[in-house]
Amino acid sequence: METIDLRSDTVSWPLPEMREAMANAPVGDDVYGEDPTINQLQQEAADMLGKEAGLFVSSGTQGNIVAALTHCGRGDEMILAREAHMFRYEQGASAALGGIQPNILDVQPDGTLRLDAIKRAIRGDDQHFPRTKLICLENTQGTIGGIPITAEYTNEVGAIARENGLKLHIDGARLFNAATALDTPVNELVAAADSVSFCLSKGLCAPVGSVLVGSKAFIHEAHRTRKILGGGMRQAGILAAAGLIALRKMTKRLHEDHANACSLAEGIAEIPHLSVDLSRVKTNMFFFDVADNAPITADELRARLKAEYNLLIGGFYGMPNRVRLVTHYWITPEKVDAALSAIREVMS
Ligand code: TLP
Repeated sequence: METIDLRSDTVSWPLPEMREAMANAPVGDDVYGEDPTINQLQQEAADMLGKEAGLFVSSGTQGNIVAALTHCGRGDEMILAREAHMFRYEQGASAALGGIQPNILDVQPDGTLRLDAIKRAIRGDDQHFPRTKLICLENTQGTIGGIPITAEYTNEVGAIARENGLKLHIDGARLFNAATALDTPVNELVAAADSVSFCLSKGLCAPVGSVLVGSKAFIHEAHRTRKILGGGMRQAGILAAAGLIALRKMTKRLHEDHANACSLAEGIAEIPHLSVDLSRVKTNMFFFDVADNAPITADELRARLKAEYNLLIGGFYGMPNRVRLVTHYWITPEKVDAALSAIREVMS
């Protein structure tokens, strides 16, 4: 039985044409800046996002850590969401490796941080306080269900950052999903940001990698930060070759994943004991909850779907009744139907 993996878009395999491009990629030593495929990817990514320069990094996590450590020094503070991947799922790297103190704010249901809360969180010049250096946003906001953040809101945060001499970083792991859902050109979505990291390896199907973009001066420093983290790579053009296909081709088809997520969510909403807020299904990710009085728990549902149907579904830390489903290139409408009938049967 073929596996249907809805746990994350990180599980998406590279396309056959990616494997072929990888095999044939021109390469060089990237620590010398001599890998033509890496250089091409970095420039194309920067151009697409409307920034001067780009840096290929090993993962979304590394992109965020490099950005935070480049923008901030030890003892500085960054403002971000309690629900941000950078706060919740990166081992506290900015604090552990960079001595950066997170100042966390609650995210609102639309994925934004309240503007007045951001303003209040910015420290004054006082010897008791750390210095605020950075604001971080996440687009799409993952832990609240892949919610896209608009350009208008991002511009407002950018204005607050500029007025206060701060930098704005966007964790855009799924930035192209946001751009697709909002029908906004991706460069407009991040125009206010000083740095943006986006992932090639999630819905864009590349096997490895993210790109961090920003000004030439920022990327120059980010190079140093990546190196001290052990992230200098050699003939990494093999990876960038897949990244170029991700960027040129896979960014254009994400509406298909969003449509599949909608069909999946609509089907789930009709299954007794399962609840999903359809108004929050905006991109390729959503949650549903298993009712307390359901015949089985979410854990049992997960285990049975895996054992009996080879269907893998996600969870949500701290919420045992919650299931996360994520669509991607390999989740076709036929697989959505197969997943729905499996869930229906197990729940009946
Ligand atoms: N998210 C993963 C898990 O780590 C939770 C997932 O399956 O969703 N920013 C955001 C918003 C992310 O969702 C992720 C990965 C990252 C950064 C980190 O990317 P990687 O896994 O490439 O380090």
